[in-house]
Amino acid sequence: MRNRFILKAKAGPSGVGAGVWNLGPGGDPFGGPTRESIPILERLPLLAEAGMSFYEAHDHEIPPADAGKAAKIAGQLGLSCAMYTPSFFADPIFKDGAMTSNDAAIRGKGLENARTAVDTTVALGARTMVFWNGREGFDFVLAKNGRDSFKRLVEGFNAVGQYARKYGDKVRFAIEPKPNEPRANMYLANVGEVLYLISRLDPEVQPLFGVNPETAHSRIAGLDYIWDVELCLEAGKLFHIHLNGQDGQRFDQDLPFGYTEPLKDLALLVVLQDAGYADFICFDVKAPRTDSVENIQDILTVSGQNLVWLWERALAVDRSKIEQFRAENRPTALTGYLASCLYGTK
Ligand code: GLO
Ligand code: MG
Repeated sequence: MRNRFILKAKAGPSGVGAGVWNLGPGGDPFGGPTRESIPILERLPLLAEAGMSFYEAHDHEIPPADAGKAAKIAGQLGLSCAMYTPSFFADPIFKDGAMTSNDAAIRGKGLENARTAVDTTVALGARTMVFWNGREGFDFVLAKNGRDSFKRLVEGFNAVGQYARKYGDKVRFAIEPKPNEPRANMYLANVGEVLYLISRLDPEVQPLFGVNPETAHSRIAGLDYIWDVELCLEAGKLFHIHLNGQDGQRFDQDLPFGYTEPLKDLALLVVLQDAGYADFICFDVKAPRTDSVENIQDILTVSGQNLVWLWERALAVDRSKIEQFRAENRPTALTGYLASCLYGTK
């Protein structure tokens, strides 16, 4: 087993995590699996072996009935659950969304699954439950009334928040924005939309809701993830973060962290360090279709190593130099300084 990846001097948990779904069988919309599907609970030792300290899972991967078994296996491996999440996208009944479905019965089912997922989050010992906006959106104009959809999201999150209050501060929610895929247009497309939605929740539950920004999702939207993360921090709502890479504005790739934009990644880590970010850092990457099952962990070890290297380089960035370049209005020279921190030898 390789050593766990550890982020030096990080506030809060200093290990890193990944989703059990990151180690899938390699299917894509154009072709079936390219390698055997590893049973979900057997992926936990693979995550630990690849240097992860935390795992994440959906309710269709670790259903409530398997929570006890999962927690036991994870405990033996020294892994803990960073977050749990109800899947509002896999089951065909959610083909047009859960909370924003036009069908009240489906909205009810979404809510029921969300409440059950709150209990499972607590059973797994996680503090954070993520809501990814999977199929909450539309492919055809006027197929949904956008204003009604927004109200339904507010009602849905208010109801789940009320339910979670019985656990006090044991559980909280991080909403993960994404602009498109699988829907052509997704509600809660970016950090700003999520923060606006949170501002419309009941004051009683509002403190329970924050954001789980994902670096690749910002890039798919053509946005800068450093500012997206700064905005979450400014709002006091950076509850969780998903790191990965994205090669331009195209389909969602979930590439290794640090592969596509290392300089931006370095800058992001400077921002997280300076904010004293004390919550979880997890990868949301996808073992590519072309990797064989023997090498399925490469996506995690490459991401983990890149993160540790970049984190340590970020610690060494001289903040006073950043201030100086700002004061002198020399943004180009500032990028050169960051490049020297990244590529320089001394
Ligand atoms: C997909 C999302 C997805 C979520 C996951 C956890 O693009 O990134 O992987 O992170 O469902 O909520
Ligand atoms: Mg994600």
